[in-house]
Amino acid sequence: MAQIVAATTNQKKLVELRKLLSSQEVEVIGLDRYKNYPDIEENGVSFEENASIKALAANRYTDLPAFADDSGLCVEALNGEPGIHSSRYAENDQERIAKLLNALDGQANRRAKFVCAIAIAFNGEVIETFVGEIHGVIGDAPRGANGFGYDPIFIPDGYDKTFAELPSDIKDQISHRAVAVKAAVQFVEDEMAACFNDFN
Ligand code: ITT
Repeated sequence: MAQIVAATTNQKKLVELRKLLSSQEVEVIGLDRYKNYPDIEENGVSFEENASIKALAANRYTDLPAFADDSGLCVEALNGEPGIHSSRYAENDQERIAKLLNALDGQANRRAKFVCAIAIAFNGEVIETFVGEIHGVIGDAPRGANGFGYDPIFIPDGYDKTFAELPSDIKDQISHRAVAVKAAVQFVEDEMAACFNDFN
């Protein structure tokens, strides 16, 4: 079976990525396979740039085709923040959520979107990037235990539950990550299937 490296250190993200790719004829290898994998500085100014940095580093390190996900929550009333800084916004999920709710205290506009960029790197080059978004609102307090990150405070449009309350199958159908992965899979099927098969 063809192999591809998922360049993420976030185990919950990896679980979602593996599920989204489960119908594909591909083995998704995690970075945990590479014990001395270096820390990669995400110094890009966009989700696409950071996904590209991570995918390229993994492709160069492993010599296997690689892809990376850079994602985050963009809040309208905070001029798009935390955005690409979502993971660095505070020390852990609980503190990130508390800080965000605090920043929105008294704010009537609670519109937000999750964004996910997926970059694919192959033979030392970034081949393509894909972006998925899902729009919704920030709830008043955290609810639910599924998912990860900001899921307990994000209510997608068309639902009255947070991503952390909804079953994971629903999130996997509609999320920013699902949209970006779907576009990436379509591209690989259309344009790259031969390269992947030759390579592996
Ligand atoms: P890698 O860079 O190693 O993949 P990371 O967690 O640091 O791991 P990012 O730099 O892409 O990943 O930061 C994404 C952050 O955005 C993540 O840590 C969450 O806080 C948030 N996030 C992204 N997707 C999310 C989702 O589906 N649900 C909830 N929060 C999400």
